[in-house]
Order: sequence, then C-alpha cells, then structure tokens
Amino acid sequence: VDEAYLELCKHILDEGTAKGDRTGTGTWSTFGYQMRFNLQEGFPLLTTKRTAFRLIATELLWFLKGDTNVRTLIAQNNHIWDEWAFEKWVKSADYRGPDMTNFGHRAAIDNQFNTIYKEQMAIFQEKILQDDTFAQIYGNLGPVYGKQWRSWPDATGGTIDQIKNVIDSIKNNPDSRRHLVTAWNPAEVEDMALPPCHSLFQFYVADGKLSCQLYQRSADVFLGVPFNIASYALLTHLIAKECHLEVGDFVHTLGDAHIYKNHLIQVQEQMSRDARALPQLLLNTDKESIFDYEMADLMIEGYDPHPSIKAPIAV
Ligand code: THF
Repeated sequence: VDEAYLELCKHILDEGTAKGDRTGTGTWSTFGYQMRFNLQEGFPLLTTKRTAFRLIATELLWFLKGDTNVRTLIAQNNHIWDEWAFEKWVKSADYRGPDMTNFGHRAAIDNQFNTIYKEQMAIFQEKILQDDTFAQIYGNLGPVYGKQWRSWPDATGGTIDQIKNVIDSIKNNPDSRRHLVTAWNPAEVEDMALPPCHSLFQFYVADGKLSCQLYQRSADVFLGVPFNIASYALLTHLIAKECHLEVGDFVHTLGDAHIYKNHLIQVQEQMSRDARALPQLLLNTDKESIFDYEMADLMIEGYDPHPSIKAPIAV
C-alpha cells in the first residue's frame, strides 16, 4: 500500500503541473490516476506515517448513519470537518468576532492570526457542543455524504437509501453491474458546505469476493488520500461481512490528484521512509447490520507505523 501511495506522490512531483486552486494555497497537480489494493494482503492503513484510524472510522460511521452535522464528530473528538462548518458561522450575520476572511490560508502563514483563529475555533466548538439551536444551524454541513447515501431526495417527495439498496442488490443479484452509490447530486451541490470529493463508487462480486472502486474527483494526496483509502477499505469490509463475502480489491481512481505546495517537505520526508507490515482489521462479530456499528466494534491490530507528519489543511 505504501509503495503504491508513494509511487503516486513521485508521479505528481515528476509530472505535475503548478496549478492554482480554490483555496489559494497552490498545488502540483495531475489528472487521472489509478491504484489497486488487494484487501486480502492486510488493512490498507499507511505505515510510512501514523494515520488515525479512529478519525477515519468515526467519520465513516457518521456517513453511514446519514448524519451531516459536525456535532456528532466533535463530541467524539474528531475535528476533520470543523473548518467547513466554522466557515458558515464566520460568514453569517450571527458572527461578531474578529475578521476571519480566508482563515485557512491566513492561519497557515501568519502566527499572530493563527492564535486569534484558534480562539474563535475553540469558541465555535464549545457552542456546537453546548447550544442545541446553534448546533442545528451551524453544525450542519448541508446535504453532504450522509444525506446523499441514505436519503437522496426522489422525484415524488420521498427518499432513496442508496446504501440499503446497494447491499440488497449485492445480496440478491451479485453479478449485477449496477452496484453504484453516488454522492454527487447536481441538484444539491450548491447547498453543500463542500461538494463531495469521493463522488461515486461501485461494488463488484466475483469468486466470492467483494471489490469496490471509487471515483474521487479531487484528491488531496498528503492529507486526504490516506484517509480515503482506509475509509473505503473499511466500508468494503463492512459490506462484505453483511453480504457473507470475502474482501477483494479496492480500486482507487483519481481525477485531479494534487499535492499542496505547503505539503512538499512533508511528502519528501515520507518518501524517505520504508514501508512496514500492514495491520489487520478486527470486526465485532455480534453486529448483524452495517448501520449498527459503533467505534468500539472496529479495531486495528498490529499497527506499527512511522511517526505522524503534521501539515496544514487547505480550506
Ligand atoms: N479538504 C482538503 N483540503 N483535503 C481533504 O482531504 C479533505 N477531505 C475532507 C473534507 N475536505 C477536505 C476532510 N478530511 C485531515 C484529514 C482528512 C480530512 C480533513 C483533515 C487531517 O488534517 N489529518 C491530519 C491530522 C489528523 C488529526 O487531527 O490528528 C493527519 O495528519 O492525518 C477529504 O475527504
């Protein structure tokens, strides 16, 4: 896994074009790339830097429950979505604090501003946890993954549960070529705090094994991709178990695959490290349904990575 991932990093550094982006950070970018991970070889959590399985798993369970509010994540000390909710608050008329225009970019380059930003972010997190009304308004990211996966609005005022449907179709018609879930809802993209990066995925059954392919339109290779690989590997394990199948391959197809310019030193550090043995995933075997899993049901065993490498997230 680390080998394929570091090969992607090398490909971008060798072939990438300097490209501006929405966040103003600047990237090295390539278009179109594919990796394949055999899930029988171990759980694909990178070993060349410590990658936080707990954050990946709590995020996936949050998607699967159909939740789109960051309060659930913050309550579990998972802060990977905070910036996108915070942005809604600081742009609203309810916000009275110091100017937070372009906070992500400014926090990364200006220490003094970073201190002020951190204070406001701490206030935001506290209000999300303490104030129900505030959390309902500003914790909600709009119709993002959880909403589209579990309750995509249909044409008659009802909703479609894509996860339930795809599990049923895998169980009842394994050879089908229509085991698809899409988070990219053109009618609702405008209302999302962030349009889905992992936009579409498909399952495939052969020889008693379940494989999954993801089309990811935009891939933040240093911070996002390690999470995305492990997240879809975990999803494939959960669905395979529910459908009484073994796991097959996870195929990861990338659109705009980029390395942010302020992640370059970190990527080079990681490329100098040697891969270690992959860990194993352990699932609590009591749970019948994929919708019943809690964090305590998911465990990683034998994970012995190199140390984590910090980098600023582009907002
Ligand atoms: N925006 C950007 N710019 N990149 C992304 O990868 C991304 N996501 C989600 C939504 N918007 C995105 C959020 N996913 C981290 C990892 C994944 C995220 C967001 C943040 C992160 O900062 N990870 C650090 C620290 C983790 C920690 O708190 O310990 C890391 O070192 O892994 C892609 O779906």
